[in-house]
Amino acid sequence: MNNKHSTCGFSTRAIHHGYDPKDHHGALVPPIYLSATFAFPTVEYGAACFAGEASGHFYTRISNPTLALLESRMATLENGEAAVAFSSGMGAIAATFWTLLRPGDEVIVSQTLYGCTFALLHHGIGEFGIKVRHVDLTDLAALQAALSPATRMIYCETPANPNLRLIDIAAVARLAHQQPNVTVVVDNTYCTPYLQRPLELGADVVVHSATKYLSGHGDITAGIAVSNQAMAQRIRLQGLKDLTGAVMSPQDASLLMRGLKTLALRMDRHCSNAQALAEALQVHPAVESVIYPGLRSFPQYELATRQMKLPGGMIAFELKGGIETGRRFMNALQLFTRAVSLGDAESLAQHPASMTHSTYTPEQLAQHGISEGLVRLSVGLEDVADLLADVDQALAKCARASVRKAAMAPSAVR
Ligand code: 7XF
Repeated sequence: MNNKHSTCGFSTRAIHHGYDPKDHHGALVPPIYLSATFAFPTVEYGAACFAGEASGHFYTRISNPTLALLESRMATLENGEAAVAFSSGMGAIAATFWTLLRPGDEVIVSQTLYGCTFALLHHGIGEFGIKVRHVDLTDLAALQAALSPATRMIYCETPANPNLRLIDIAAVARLAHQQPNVTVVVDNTYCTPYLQRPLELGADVVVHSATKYLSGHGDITAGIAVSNQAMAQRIRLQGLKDLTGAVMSPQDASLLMRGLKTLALRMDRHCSNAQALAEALQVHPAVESVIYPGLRSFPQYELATRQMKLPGGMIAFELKGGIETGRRFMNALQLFTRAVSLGDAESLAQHPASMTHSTYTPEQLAQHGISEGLVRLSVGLEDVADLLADVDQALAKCARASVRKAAMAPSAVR
């Protein structure tokens, strides 16, 4: 693999790393190797591949040249040694859990997690003899108290989906690594390596839903795990090959590499659009509270500025009048699309309690800090003036509805 750009900047590596057109008939865009299987020159070579003694591609569920190029780009962008590509973020997360955890082990996880990760823990690995302990990882004393000789993994999202709570990765990793055999895994989906690089802060594995910002155009589902070479090899040969089989298609790898070329540009725009929207929401009379790491009112503002290059493209907020007003707001949006997922060019709005986090019971939502009235915005790449105008007209509609409702209430009639 061609690594002549390894000392270049982030975007140069996102565009060029590991590829030279000279080696591919001058093709500017890396070719897509569609082959599921690869020819062995001899039987002995085939046997050596299966024994892990010869490098080389032999079956696409294990490796493929197009996937290998993508993996090397993700590894350099996250500043890891190696990466493994998956057909979805949940594929990457499930493969990492199943590879690294065994019955009798304990995994410590942060309070708030994406709904299907929460379900995988409680209805998946938690039912196979692995103890799942939710701990407030912003409280290092609580983490210290929760660590036991059986702890094998600490897992978190930062910022968390959907309430944007942050975890101090360096502090958690320092504490975790005082004990042998604890792997720190960070879901870096909300940030991407352009905004935050957990491995540089001491984490051992980074997982991603590449369905989101990394691919950036909402046209694939994909996942990635990045780590050192030995861990990636374990995740590939157990989690990917045998335990999930959740391999990414070479076509999707090509689309993902296309997305990576513009990642830095897109993230800058997501962040500046989100900052403007969060500031506008914060001063609007219909808004109860806004959660955005770029606002000075954000409780972990100092950590956000220290750990993240920019505050990201996601906003969570609540309207006065709670979920009923929130529903009216979302239904009144005209430019924002009502849809789950995030990180697309299109701005999206959704209601976590009834959609992405509906795997939590109402009691669990309250326990894990996901308020019923929370509205989540994934701020896209449109012109910021149009986004502000859309939010403004939708807020005006729900505020008018609130005034009408108040006027019709019996106390107002009297
Ligand atoms: O398997 P996927 O590619 O959908 O990724 C799963 C996943 C993993 N980590 C985080 C932080 C995620 O946000 C996701 C997917 N979240 C979408 C969302 O919150 O809108 C899924 C829509 S149900």
